[in-house]
Amino acid sequence: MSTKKTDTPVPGAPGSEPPTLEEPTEPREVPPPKPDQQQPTPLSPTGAPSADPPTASAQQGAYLTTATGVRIGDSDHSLKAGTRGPTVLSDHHLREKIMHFDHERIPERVVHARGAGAHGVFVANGAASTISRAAVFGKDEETPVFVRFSTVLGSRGSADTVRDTRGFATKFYTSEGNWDLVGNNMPVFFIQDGIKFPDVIHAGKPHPDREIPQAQSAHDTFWDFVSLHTEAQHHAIWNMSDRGIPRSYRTMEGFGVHTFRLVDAEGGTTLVKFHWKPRLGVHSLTWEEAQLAGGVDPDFHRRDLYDAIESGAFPVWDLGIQTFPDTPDQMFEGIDLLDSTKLVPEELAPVQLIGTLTLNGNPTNFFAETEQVAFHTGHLVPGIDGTDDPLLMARNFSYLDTQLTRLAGPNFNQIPINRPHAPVNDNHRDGFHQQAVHGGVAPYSPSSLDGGCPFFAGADEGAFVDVPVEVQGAKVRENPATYDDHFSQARLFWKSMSPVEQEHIVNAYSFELGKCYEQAIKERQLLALANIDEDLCAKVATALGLPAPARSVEVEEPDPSPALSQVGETWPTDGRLVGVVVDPDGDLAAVAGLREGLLGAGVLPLLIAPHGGELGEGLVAQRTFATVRSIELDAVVVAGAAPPAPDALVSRDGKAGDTSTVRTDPRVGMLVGECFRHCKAVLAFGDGRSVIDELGLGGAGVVTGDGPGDVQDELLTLMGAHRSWERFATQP
Ligand code: HDE
Repeated sequence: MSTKKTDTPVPGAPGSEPPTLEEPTEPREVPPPKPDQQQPTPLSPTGAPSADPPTASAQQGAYLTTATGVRIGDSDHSLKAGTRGPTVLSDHHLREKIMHFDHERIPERVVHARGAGAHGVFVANGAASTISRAAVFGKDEETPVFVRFSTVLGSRGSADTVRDTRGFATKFYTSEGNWDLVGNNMPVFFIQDGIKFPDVIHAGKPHPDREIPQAQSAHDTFWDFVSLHTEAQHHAIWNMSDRGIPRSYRTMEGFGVHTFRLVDAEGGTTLVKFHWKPRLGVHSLTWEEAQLAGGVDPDFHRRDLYDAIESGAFPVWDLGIQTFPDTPDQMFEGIDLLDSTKLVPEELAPVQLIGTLTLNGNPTNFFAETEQVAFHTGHLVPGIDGTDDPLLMARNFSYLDTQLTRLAGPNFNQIPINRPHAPVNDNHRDGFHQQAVHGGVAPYSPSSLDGGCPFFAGADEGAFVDVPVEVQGAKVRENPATYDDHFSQARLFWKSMSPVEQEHIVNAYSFELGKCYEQAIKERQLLALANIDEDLCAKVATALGLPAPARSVEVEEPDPSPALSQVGETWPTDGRLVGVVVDPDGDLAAVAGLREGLLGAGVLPLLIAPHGGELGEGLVAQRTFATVRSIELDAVVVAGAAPPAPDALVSRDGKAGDTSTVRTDPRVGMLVGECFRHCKAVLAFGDGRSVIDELGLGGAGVVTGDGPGDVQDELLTLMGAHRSWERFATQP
C-alpha cells in the first residue's frame, strides 16, 4: 500500500493548516502564519520599538466583530422588516460591511502598478565603508529590507511576462532612517530629463481612445514617440532584447540607473552607480514562452518569487558599485555621468561588491505591504546622496507627490510597511489617517516649550549633511552637448550580444513594429535602426517588407562589453523547476530516486501524471497532463510513457489532438516538443526514451539513459547553462 508523502516541498499551500472537509464551527483563535511569511517589524508610527509580538494576524479573537469590536451573530442576512423586507436603515452591520467594501480599492500606481514584493535582509561586507559613512555599509551590518519588483506599463491586473522594463525597488530600514534604492532591471532610461516622463509613459500606455493594447509597447504610439525622440533608442533596444522578458525576478540584474554620490566621514565624495547581481545569473524567457505565460499563468513571476521563498530557495543578489572620481565635469572616460541614457561598461569600471541581499520572507498581506509600500528617490541617509541628473531631480519631486493621491494624504510613512526603524521626531502634525498620538505643545522650531525638543543634529550626531556641490551657469531650458549622442551606446549594446541574442532582438523589433498600423512609424524606426546597425536594420526591414534605409548619423565604433551578454556561463540551479513525466504503471521506484536526488540538489521536481493525487511509492502528482504547460518548467525528464489518459480527447482537452496514431498521451509529446523548441534540457530514461524516439528529438541538450542516475548530473549541468541555444542554428 502506498503511503502519502507529507513532506512534499511543493510550494503554494494557501494556509498554514490544511482545511477540514466540514465547515469548522468550534470557536478558536486565528491560525498561525505560514512559515514563509513575514510582516513589517512591529514599531510605533514614529519608529519606537513595540512590545507587541510579531503575530501574523492583525485580526484578534475567535469571533466575528464589527470594526469597533462588537461581536456579530449573523453576517449572512440583512435586518429586514419581516422575511420579505424591506431592509431597515438601523442595520449598522450591513451598512458598515458594504461601506468598507465599497472603498477597498485605492488608485493604482500610475506606472509600475503590477508588482510583487518580499522581505529580506541586506548584509554589508564593509567594502563601501571607506567611501561612505552610511551605517548600512558598515562591515557585517545587517539591515532589514522590503523589495518590490514590477512591470512599468500594465495595470495592476496585467500579465507578469509582457515585454517591458522591470522595476527593482528596495527599501532599506537602516539604523539611520530609510534608504530607498528605486531602480530597474535595465541600466539606462528612455529620457534624459524628467520633464519628458509623462510623454514617454503616455506613449507607452494603451491608446486613449480604445484602451488597447494592455501592458505592452507593440503599438503605434510607443514607436511613434521612440522613433521621434531618439534618445529613447538605447533603452528601447534593451527592451527588445531578452532583458525585456525575464525568466524570473530572481534572474534579473538591478540598476540604480542614475549616478549617486557617496560621502565619507570627512566629507570626501565619490560618484557611483549601483548594480544588483543575481546569484542565479541573468536569464530570460523565450518570446513564445512569455506570450503563452500571459494566458496560461499571468502570475508567472510573482508565483515564482513566492514559491522560491516558500520552498527555501531564497533569492540572493550581490550589491555592487562602479566608482568614479567626483570631478567637476562629472564625466568618466567620455561618458556623461548625469545622462541616464548612458551606461558605463563594466570593462571600464568594474563592479565592486559591497554586500548581499537575501529575500527570505513572503508578505503576509499583499495590500498592506506590497501595495502600500511607498518608495522615494529622496529617501537617502547620511553618506548616500543624489546627483544633479535632471531625471533624478524630477523623480525626487514625483514620488512624494504621487503618494498623496495614491495613499490619500501625507502620513503614508506611518503605514506599517513604510515605518522607519529609526526614531522619528519630525514636527509634522495631523493630516488624514494620522496614526501617532503626538504629545507636547511645540511642534515648531525654535521652541522653548517641550524643553526645546526636537533639536538639530550635527554631523557627529548623524545629521544628513548636504554636499556643497558647485552650481554655475545661466538658467536655461537646454541640454549639455554630451546629451546629443543617441546611438553609440545602442550600438554598443547590439555589438555586445551573442548571435542568438541578436536574433531575439531582430525578432522583437520585427514583432513590435509589425504590430504597428502606420507605415510612416515603421519607416521612421528603421531610420533609427540604421543608425544602430546596418544588419539589424536590414533584417527588420525584410520582416516588415520595407526597404532598409542608410545610416544618417555616424557613430564612433564602440568596443563590445561582454558583461552585457547573458549567455555563455554556468550558474547555480537552486529553486529551478524540473517536470518529471510519470507513468503510474511504470518504474515508480526510479522516479522516487530521481525526485530525491533532485531535491537534494536544491532543484524542485514537479511530477506530471495522467491524473492528480497519489501515484504509488509515496509519490503525489503535482501536475496532470491537462494542467501542466511547458512554460513553468526549466527542464523536462520523461520517466515513463503513459498511454492516452481518459481525458485525452479533444472534447475534454483541446491539447490532446489525435490519439489514434500515438502510444503515449499526445499531451506529453506537446510538452516535450515545446521544451525542445525552447532549447530547454530534454531528458528521458527507461520507457520514457520511447517518447523521445517517437518525436524524433536529438541534438544539444537532449540526453537519454537507462535509469535516473544516467541523466541527473547532465540535467543539472544543462540547466546551469539555462538553455541549449546551440540546438538550433542562427542566421549567419
Ligand atoms: Fe519611477 N515612478 N519615475 N522610475 N519608478 C514611480 O512612484 C517617475 C524612473 C521606478 O515598486 C511612481 O510610487 C518619474 C526611473 C520604480 O512602488 C512615480 C520619472 C526609474 C517604481 C514615478 C521616473 C524608475 C517607480 C509611481 C522620470 C529607474 C515602482 C508610483 C523622471 C531608475 C516603485 C510611485 C514601487 C514608480 C515617477 C523614472 C523606477 C509616478 C517622474 C529612471 C521601480 O512617482
